[in-house]
Amino acid sequence: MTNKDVIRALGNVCDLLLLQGADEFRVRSYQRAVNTLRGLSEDLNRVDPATLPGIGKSLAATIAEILTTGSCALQAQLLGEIPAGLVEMLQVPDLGPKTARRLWQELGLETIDAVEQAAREGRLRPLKGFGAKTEENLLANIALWRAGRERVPRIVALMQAEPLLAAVRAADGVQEACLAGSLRRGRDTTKDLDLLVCAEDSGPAIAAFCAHESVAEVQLAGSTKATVRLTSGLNADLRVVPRESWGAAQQYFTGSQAHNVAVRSRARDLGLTVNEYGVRRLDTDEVVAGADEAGVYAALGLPWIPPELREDRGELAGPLPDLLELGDIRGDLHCHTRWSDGMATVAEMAAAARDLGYDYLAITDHSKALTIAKGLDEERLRAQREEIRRVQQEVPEVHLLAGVEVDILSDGSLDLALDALAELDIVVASVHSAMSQGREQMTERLIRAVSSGVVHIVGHPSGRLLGRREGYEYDAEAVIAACLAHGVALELNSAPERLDVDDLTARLAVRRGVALAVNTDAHSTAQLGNMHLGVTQARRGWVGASAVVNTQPGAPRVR
Ligand code: DGT
Ligand code: CA
Ligand code: CA
Ligand code: ZN
Repeated sequence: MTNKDVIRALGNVCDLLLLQGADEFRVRSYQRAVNTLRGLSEDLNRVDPATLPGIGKSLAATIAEILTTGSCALQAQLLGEIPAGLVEMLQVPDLGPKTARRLWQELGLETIDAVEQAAREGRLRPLKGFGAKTEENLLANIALWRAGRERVPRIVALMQAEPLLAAVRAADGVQEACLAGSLRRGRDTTKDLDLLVCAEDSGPAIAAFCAHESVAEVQLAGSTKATVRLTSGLNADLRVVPRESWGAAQQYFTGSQAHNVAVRSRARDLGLTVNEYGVRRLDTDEVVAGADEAGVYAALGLPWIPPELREDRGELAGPLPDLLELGDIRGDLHCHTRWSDGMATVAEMAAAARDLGYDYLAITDHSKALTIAKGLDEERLRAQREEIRRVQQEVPEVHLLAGVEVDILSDGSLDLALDALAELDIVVASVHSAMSQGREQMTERLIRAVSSGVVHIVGHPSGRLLGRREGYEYDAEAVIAACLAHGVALELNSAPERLDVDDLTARLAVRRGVALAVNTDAHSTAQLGNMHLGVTQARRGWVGASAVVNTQPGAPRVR
């Protein structure tokens, strides 16, 4: 435990006492202690707190308790007595414990949601000192708190990170720049953006970062790092390191934290120590690596580990798989056209696939149950196949596969006649309705579809929508076993808001011998370009090209 930990705990006790409406003298004694500790330069572990000005016997005992146990009984007791929603309110910028207490005592508001609702309805104004403007500020701060708390989908983070990265890369004296953190590891969602720059003089990069048009507020701008809040509400961190530490910093700031813990423990076993500056020998302090990332891993007797694998999921033990790459993808087996809810024609989608250099593209519009998407019945499906044949003449470079994305109805039956489905080149089967079914029912439903004998691919298997909807529960092991038995592939849907199946399920499927289809589910020609998102996620699932059906050249054998 450090001075900072003690200050944080005591500061929190102050807030909790204020929330509870505790005696003013008591609150003030804690505030005084916090101030004293803030100004203290010695390590608290080496001084007797009772000798410090303004710290009495009981406070000294509390400090000792925090230092030795890492926790504080008074803090725990207060947390038990005060409504949790009220404690959470303290996280809203500019909403202090005194105001939170008044909202609670005078208006009966115990949660951020309730405060937000009341502010929207102008119900805070009866409070002394509250007006329309105060309500407005409070609402803005609650929105900020929400944005800062939530993880955003990878694509949202990438769209904000890339312009920032370009700006720092263009700054004077910048030798290299890259993304770090969860973005570099390709995680499906991101909490904040991490950027890393290699430069001898950090000034220009930090200035360019802080002055970027997407920055709302500079929270910290030091000599080697900066933190900003973007207008979107996301935070971004920048680190600038000199050449000799570039590789070590890349390794450190890419994480994950769990991976780094494993790396450091391995280093210790080898008599080495690793930090963001380099790898050193513990006995002589000699620096043995640091300038390049592969060298850092090599010093630990490891191959360079692709960032997508750095989650402490067995990557140090190896062996590492030969991971899927975007260039391995030969076609896309799930897209929509104007026949259902897509924005482009069959011809436009085919031409876009040709421009991507694909060997094949499957046209898979929705089936009739999805009325809002103008889903096709058997008759329109046959009519569409005629159009696909015609377009095939015009775009001979891309083999067009006639397919469908058929709804898996609530009982697991399919939305189109089996004989009509059997005539198609590709049948993707997906759940779009009755998603509140329980785990068992959903599992049976999926297995029934998988066992139909006409399905090639289970589309977006979990139904999740990032930031909007958790996937439905289903027994992935059981569905994967059924896929194996029936030669059905699982989709890794690359739509930015889906990324479904997730990395762990992808890994499980491939371990069990079930193939994946990495598809875009494009509803426009541009969306065919989302394939890289699915490929990155597949890599996080340790997936190699041979486990992916649409890496096969020519027309793929899906089953
Ligand atoms: P996120 O932001 O939640 O999507 O995930 P990350 O991994 O980007 O997490 P972040 O931004 O807190 O930190 C970026 C990397 O920097 C992290 O993966 C490892 C390294 N790092 C940052 N702070 C610490 C720390 O306090 N301890 C350790 N061991 N590593 C840290
Ligand atoms: Ca991050
Ligand atoms: Ca960060
Ligand atoms: Zn779908």
